[in-house]
Amino acid sequence: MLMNREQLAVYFIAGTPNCKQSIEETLQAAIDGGITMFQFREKGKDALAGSAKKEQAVRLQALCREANIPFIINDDIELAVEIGADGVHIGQEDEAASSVRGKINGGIVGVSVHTMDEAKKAIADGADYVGTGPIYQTGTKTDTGPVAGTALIKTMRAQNLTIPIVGIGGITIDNAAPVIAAGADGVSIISAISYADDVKQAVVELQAAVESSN
Ligand code: TZP
Repeated sequence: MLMNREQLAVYFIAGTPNCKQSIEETLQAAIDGGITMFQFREKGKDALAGSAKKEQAVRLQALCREANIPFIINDDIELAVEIGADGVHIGQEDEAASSVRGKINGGIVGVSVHTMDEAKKAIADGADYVGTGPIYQTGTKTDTGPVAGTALIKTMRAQNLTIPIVGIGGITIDNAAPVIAAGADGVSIISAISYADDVKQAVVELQAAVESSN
């Protein structure tokens, strides 16, 4: 595995439909602010596909490489293999982490989980980290389950699951601290970074919020 849990601290996720400026400008500003990991999640209305998606991925991968930040691709295992991404993030509807691990040649495998059973299965399947949410109300993803708060994070830690955990969904500078206090290693965020008036400054403040709750 190529990651350590500190790399989850401020985990920025975005696709082209999530950005006010170009996704390259947005990602570069987020990198300048100090994000620790990036996931390319090209989904929804106006999302790129095919070669346009691949070319976009390659450009973003170059920015991450330059900054030494893991470049993760959401769901699209084929693309991740093709361009040599640092890892993939998969949901419950995708193939098992164990099968993905075999394909991506030592890369990072992240899995979204919503229950203890899903978390235990992800661990048994060899996931490097789990993401859980939505912690808070989010307008970014419409097909989520109910708002979950931090209960599952607390239960995972109470039951001695040591896997790196990242929270997702509606996380902002103002509400990031309880996610870390519950036992998460980091926060994964789309809109509070991608739509911030000052992307770099938002990341600096998120970093500070995460650090102060550690
Ligand atoms: N999975 C659960 S909530 C969510 C995803 C991808 C959206 C997170 O976006 P935001 O804007 O940080 O709430």
